[in-house]
Amino acid sequence: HLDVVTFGEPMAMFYANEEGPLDEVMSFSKALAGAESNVATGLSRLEHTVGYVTKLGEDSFGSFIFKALNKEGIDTSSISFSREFPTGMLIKSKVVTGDPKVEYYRKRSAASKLGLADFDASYFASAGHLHVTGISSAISPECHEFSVHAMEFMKQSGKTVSFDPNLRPVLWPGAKTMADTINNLAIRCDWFIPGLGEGRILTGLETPEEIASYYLNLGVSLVVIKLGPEGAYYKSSDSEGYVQGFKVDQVVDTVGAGDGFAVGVISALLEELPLKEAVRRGNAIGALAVMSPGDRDGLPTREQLERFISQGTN
Ligand code: KDG
Repeated sequence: HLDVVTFGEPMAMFYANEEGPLDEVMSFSKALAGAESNVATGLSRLEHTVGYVTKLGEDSFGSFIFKALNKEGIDTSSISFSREFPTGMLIKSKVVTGDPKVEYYRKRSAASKLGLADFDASYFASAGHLHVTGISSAISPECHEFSVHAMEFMKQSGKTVSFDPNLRPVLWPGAKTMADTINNLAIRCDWFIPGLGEGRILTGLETPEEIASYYLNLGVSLVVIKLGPEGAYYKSSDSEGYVQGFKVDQVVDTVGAGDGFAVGVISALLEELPLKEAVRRGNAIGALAVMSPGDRDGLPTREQLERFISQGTN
């Protein structure tokens, strides 16, 4: 049995050790990236059992990722390797303020070939919850089909499904296709976790209340909207509210914060914590994530999380 199953594209990431344009930076550190692998890592560190499904290239990046996932205690038994297609990678700049620049090298990657033929129903059926992000649908038609199928399969099996749109406009052919496709996936989930900016792009609406109501009316049971340093807003059929963010000493890197937030909300809901507490945990892990350079360095163990929540100001 797995508490959670997720799938997507993990990548080797090289993040700049010095500020400046990426073509001039000479020194990079290597880490594992990929929204879903970040979520899997965070959940596993909180002692939830997690399975991660993907395809890796038979290359050094692939074996680097495979080892890193195993080291985190993530179940990798459903990961397959491709001889034909390589593992994807990305490079990321270092910035003092704002979001870093990211360049992807992931076209025709092994993970982008994950399609319906790879869907292992018994593996998904062994999990209580599915987490999906919109990145998978952006990387290839095969992965999009896989996403729709996995979400429908889990819903039909009576499992819960969380969905983070994770909008990556550079991976989509256009803004309209992106919004239509993501909205079409969102209606298949139980817990929808967009950022406010993403919610605005997807609905054309302005306030967190309006955006949340839009998705609740389409059948989603819970919408949690990330508001950055301000925290988050949540709405379900019977409750709603704002939960203030935690104080962050220094923002080192914002990438990965949304994944940390999802880890907090999903883990707490699986532990049957009240909604407000779940959102608070999301805020806490989001705050921890922005204080470190890699996507995953800030993801806490249960002990680190408890310490931060009890000391953190919010
Ligand atoms: O959410 C963090 C991700 O953006 C990063 O790890 C890389 O998966 C990634 C992507 O496609 O942007």
